[in-house]
Amino acid sequence: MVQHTATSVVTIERFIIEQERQFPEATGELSGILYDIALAAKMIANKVRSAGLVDILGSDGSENVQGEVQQKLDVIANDIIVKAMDHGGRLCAMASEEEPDIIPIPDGFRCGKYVLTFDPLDGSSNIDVNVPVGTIFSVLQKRTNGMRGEMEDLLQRGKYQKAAGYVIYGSSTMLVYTTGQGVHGFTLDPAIGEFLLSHPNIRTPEVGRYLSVNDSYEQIWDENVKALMRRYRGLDNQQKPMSVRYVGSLVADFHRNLLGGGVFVYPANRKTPNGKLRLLYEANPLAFIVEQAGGAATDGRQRIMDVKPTELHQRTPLYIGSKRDVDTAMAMLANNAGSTAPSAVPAGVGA
Ligand code: FDP
Repeated sequence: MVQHTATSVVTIERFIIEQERQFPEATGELSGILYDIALAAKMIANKVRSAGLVDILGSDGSENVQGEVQQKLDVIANDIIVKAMDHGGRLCAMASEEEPDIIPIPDGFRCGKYVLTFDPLDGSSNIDVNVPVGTIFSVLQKRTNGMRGEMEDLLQRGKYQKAAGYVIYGSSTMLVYTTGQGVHGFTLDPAIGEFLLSHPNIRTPEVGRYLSVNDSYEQIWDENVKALMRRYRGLDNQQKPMSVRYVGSLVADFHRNLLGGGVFVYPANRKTPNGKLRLLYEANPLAFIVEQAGGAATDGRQRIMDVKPTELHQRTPLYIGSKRDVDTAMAMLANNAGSTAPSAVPAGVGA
C-alpha cells in the first residue's frame, strides 16, 4: 500500500496506477474500467447537479424491469455508463438494473475479460426532492470460454468480485471503491474536474451509531425482525439504543453508516418476501466494500457474498454495516432468515 500524506494531492488516476504497480502481472484492464467509471460518474454528476435547472425531472413514463416507473435521469445515467464502457475492449458484457437482459458489447468492438453490473442511479425516487442519489457498480472476471460474456459470467457469487464501488452525488460528489486492497474514497474537485483522494483506507466502526430502516413496514415484518429492531433500539435492554437515520437512498444511507458506523436494514416482509434490493447491483458491491472496511453484510441466513445468484434481477433481504450489528442480525434471524411466508398485507402498508 502506497502511503500518502494528508497534504499530497493524489488524483484517482495516479492512485489506480500506483495500486496496479504492486501487481506486476496486471494488464491494466481493471484500471481502465475504473477510469471509465470515473469518467461516467463525472458526466452523471453534471446531469444530477443541473437536474433542477432543466426540464429533465420526473418520470419519462416507461417502466423498468421491476415494474417501477423510471425517472428520466435513470435513463440518462444508464445510457452514459453503457456508452462510456462498451467500447473500451475491457468488458465482454454488462447488466444494468434498468435493463431486462444482458447488455452485449456492440459488434465491431473488442471484448475483454471482465463483466460489469451496475445500478446507474440508485434512490431515484429522491431526485425530484434534491436528496442524494448514487451509482453502484461491480466488476467480475469472465469465466466462460467464448468471446462474448454469458449469463454464467454475470451470475457469480459476490466473493468473486474483482472491484466494486459507488458514487454518491451529494453535497459533493464522491467515488468510493475497492479492488480488495482496502476501501478508498475520492472527492470530485469541480474546479478541475478531477477525483482527488480524500478518504484513504476507510475503516468502518465495529459498533454502529446509526440504524437505517424503513419501519413503516413493521406490521408486515416477521416477529424475529421486529425483535431485532427492538434490540437495535435498546428496547430489550440488551444494548445502547441506536439513532435512526433513513434517507431512503441506499447509497446515501450506506455512505453515512460506513463513515460514522451503523447498520442499514431492508428485511423481507409479507409484501416483498425476498426483500427489495437487488443482489447483483446493490447488495454484492456494497458487501464487498463494507467487508473491506471491516464491516459485514448478510441476508439474515448467510453472508451476502456467498449467495449464488440465479437470475440477473434477484432480490435479497439486506443487513449491512458495522460488524457487531450485522452479527446481531445473524444471531437473531438465524432460525428464519428474515424471510416471510406471504400472507395478507394490511391495506396501505408499503405503498
Ligand atoms: P429507490 O426505490 O428510490 O430507487 O434501490 C431502491 C431504493 O430506492 C434504495 O435506494 C432505497 O434504500 C430503497 O429503495 C427505499 O425503499 P423504501 O421506499 O421501501 O424504503
